[in-house]
Amino acid sequence: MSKIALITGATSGIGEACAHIFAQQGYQLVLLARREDRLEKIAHHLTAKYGIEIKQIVADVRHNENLSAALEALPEEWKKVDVLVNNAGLSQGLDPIDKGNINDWDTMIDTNVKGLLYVTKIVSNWMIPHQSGHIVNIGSIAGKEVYPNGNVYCASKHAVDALSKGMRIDLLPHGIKVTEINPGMVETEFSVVRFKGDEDRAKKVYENLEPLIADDIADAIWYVVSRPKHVNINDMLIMPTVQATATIINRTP
Ligand code: NDP
Ligand code: 8X3
Repeated sequence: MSKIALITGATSGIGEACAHIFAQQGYQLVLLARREDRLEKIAHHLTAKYGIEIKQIVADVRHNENLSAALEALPEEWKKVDVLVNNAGLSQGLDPIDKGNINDWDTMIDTNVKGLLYVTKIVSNWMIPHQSGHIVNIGSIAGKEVYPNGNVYCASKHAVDALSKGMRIDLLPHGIKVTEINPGMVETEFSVVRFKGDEDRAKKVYENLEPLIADDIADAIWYVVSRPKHVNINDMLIMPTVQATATIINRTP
């Protein structure tokens, strides 16, 4: 059986780009997200193009009971996951702390922190008997810096930063690699989601600059995953050339 990669948030952006690159490399895929129609379309396309096998899991990483039932229902041979890409995540709103929307805070913390933990608990327990595996957590520049109005999103990605370090320590005796990939601005559906469907506001984020694209990050993920067994890349911070920090950006006039 080929190697298996489980990718969360595979219906868009970075997760979808990862699905493509792993499929191209001959991996079998477990693709997880909430939007069934998109999962179906992506899985159908990749199966036809690369002749690989794909399992689709329609699940919300925030709901541990449903999530674990859906993951545990995978056939036993599919639980020998070689690579887990903990990518599902989002931002909601961009407001000062005193004006923040509590539902948005809950959504970000439940998805970016608790969801990542729930998936990791299950999949790391599948990896341990094999004493191998690679967990790639998608953090952010927002997990390294805090920017105005980024408050809770930044906190959730700082948590991913701490959890990546913690996982690396705890999973060391089991031969499981842990890598954190931290992108700067990547043009995906991220800003449309952050601004709740306001496409014009989302477009302005990337106005007069060349952002990263999802494939740039998938490429880096493939690079870290394809290193020799004795090499682990702990942490990678990847920015568009025009971005020095979260807020210092060289836009063309
Ligand atoms: P997209 O909005 O394009 O993709 C997000 C993916 O996450 C979608 O597939 C979505 O699928 C999935 N997702 C969201 N919430 C849940 C949930 N509760 N359960 C399961 N899946 C979920 O954004 P990106 O590709 O940009 O984001 C991917 C990751 O990269 C996120 O963790 C984000 O924080 C991080 N990141 C993004 C940056 C950027 O500039 N774009 C920069 C730094 C980090 P569905 O809606 O179908 O469930
Ligand atoms: C997404 C990029 O700059 O909005 O993590 O934090 S940013």
